[in-house]
Amino acid sequence: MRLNLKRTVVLALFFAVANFVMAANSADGSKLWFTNFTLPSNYNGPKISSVVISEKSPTFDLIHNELTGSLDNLFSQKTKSKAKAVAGSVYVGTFNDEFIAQAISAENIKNSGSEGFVIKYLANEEITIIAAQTDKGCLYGTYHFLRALRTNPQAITSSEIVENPSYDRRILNHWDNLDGTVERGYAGHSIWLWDELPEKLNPRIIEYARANASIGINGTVLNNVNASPNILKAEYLQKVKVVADALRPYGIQVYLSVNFSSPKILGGLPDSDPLKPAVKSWWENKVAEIYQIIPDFGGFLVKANSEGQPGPQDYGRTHADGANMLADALNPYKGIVMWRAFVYNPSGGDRAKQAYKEFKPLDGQFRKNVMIQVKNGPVDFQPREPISPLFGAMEHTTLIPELQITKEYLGFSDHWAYLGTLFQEFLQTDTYQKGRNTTVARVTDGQIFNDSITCIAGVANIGQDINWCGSHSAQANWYVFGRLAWNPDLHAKEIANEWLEQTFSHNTTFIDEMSRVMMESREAVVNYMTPLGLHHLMGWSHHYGPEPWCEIPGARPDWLPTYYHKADSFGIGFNRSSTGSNAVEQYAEPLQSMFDDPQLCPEKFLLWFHHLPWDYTMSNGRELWDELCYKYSEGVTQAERFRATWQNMEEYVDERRFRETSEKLDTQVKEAIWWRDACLLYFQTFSKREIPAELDKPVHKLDELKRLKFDMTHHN
Ligand code: GCW
Repeated sequence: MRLNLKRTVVLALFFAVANFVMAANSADGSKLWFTNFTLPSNYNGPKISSVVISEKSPTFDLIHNELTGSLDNLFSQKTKSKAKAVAGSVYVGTFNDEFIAQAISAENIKNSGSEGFVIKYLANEEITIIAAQTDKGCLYGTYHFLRALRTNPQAITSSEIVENPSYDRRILNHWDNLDGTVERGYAGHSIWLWDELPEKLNPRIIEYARANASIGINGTVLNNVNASPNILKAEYLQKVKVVADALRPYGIQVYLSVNFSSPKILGGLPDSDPLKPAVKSWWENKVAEIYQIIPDFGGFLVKANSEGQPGPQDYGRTHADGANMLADALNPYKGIVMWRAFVYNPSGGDRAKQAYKEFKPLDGQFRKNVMIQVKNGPVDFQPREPISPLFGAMEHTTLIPELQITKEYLGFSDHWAYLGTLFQEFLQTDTYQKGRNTTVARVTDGQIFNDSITCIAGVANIGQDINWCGSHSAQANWYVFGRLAWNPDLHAKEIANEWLEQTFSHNTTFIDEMSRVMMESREAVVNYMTPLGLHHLMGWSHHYGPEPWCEIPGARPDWLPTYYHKADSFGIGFNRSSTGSNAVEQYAEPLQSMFDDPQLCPEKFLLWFHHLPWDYTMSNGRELWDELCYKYSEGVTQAERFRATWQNMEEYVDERRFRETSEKLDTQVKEAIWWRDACLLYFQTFSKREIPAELDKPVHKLDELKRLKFDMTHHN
């Protein structure tokens, strides 16, 4: 007996240790950028051993837990909670606190807005202060401080940090349906678990809130813009309330997408005409009901008269009539309307021109609490598009840039495409609408126009997958969206570095090599999918993989690749110049003249704006066909290089994430070749030219690729 018992204890101990070692060596991605909780090896920041939080609120409680938990890990000791600051303390509070009011300069107090913060290190006392106007500001300051300890500790001791977010509202849009599926979601089903609410809250929602707060996101639209009216039923609002209550201490406001026909469908009214008193009062009552249970509710997101969704035009009314009616209902509670400009239909001419044509004439007609939400490009979240010409063009209306974090057209969660470069390219593009240096960021974040509220939105890539985003690399896109929403002037590379460090390792070889991969990754996708301004060559409806040949009898032409590439025996590309659809006229000078002239048009947009002959001479002297071949091949080479680089990173990454990422990169290489072969072999049927001999030959046959039917079930 005794012996057996001993053996059992020894075995149990052995397994416990083995489990511990395995857990340490094998992260599953569930901890996101909270995975690597160690200090950099050359750490030269403050040594923290205690925390002082003199005020009370649910958010201050969170701050306390976050700090003590994180500092325990970072400094491998138990962090003390103290009532008074001593050497080694981090001291958190609002400017009302006496100790803080004395330590922080009046100027910096003045300079921090309601979500801003100041971090100051008192060198003599060895005390770090995190201070703000509000507990929410303190929360952002706390996450900034923890990030700095892990990635740039010197920043804390070297000077006083003052930060304010550039956009007031930094919002995730979930395209989550009430049945648990996620439109364009590649990370499993929705995390809200509607069926279990309101009785039970998915514990991951708390982790979700923490992750968002840590990167400054302060709002979330819970449901798909293709909205079910049911979300506004009393039964669902009770569920929404429970989520809102859970997110509130993390500073996150809840918003809902609404179906414009709700008064008719839910309320039983004869129609949903926005100018009818009965419709208005239906919305007023619904809004009152919402605020009764969620007093800080954010507002509505609306997709109206777009892709078959109902809207005010169904009743001969304008977008302004519809949006203003909702805005008036929300206004007494300070709620906002985010009205999407994603409108186009097959009879409206060049799709890229339609949003501008519909919305620009309405400038000046919207209520102050209406914001028009505009996708970054004029078509639809392509690997690369020029900016939407609406940015900067509506000076009396606040525009919300809408970015897509989930990669509908960029290889889902299978391909590594870091979107920091895409977001940055977009935000830093000069619209020239109000003279030089009126970049998209500056015309939307309140610097150029007098917007009373500013806002930026990102379509989330989050689902129930253990790693949240469908792949480890895709987490970086959630991260970079938040960081750029806070400050669009941060550099994509800086953000890639800090993400890599917090998610994987401080090792400098690892950081240098992998941030280079990340910075190149989106361009690689552009190269092997849609180089030189090509766009929308993806497969019908699922948007995965190449189908430039796709023809579906009776299908909407503006959903077919041939509408966009227009390849023929003469050449390729969409003529949007002044001799074509004249989409260029919607841009301000000098963009307009630049885009209009193939000689001046940046080559990355060449075939977006021009239909050019196969032998058109490119700036490097090559003919267009040859250049296309080079670009597709370069994309494949880049994907192969990413895989090879990752293979060398094994020693810096735990076993599971190394293996899972390797598998994804294998898929990416295979599919980059698929893309190259499909596009070149298909376009070759028009160009009738050879692929330059020095490039790799296609490994597939066109017929074989055309027969390939893509199975979406593996990707949801
Ligand atoms: O990108 C397209 C998608 C649709 C989406 C739509 C939109 C939510 O293919 O799935 O619908 O845009 O943004 O409304």
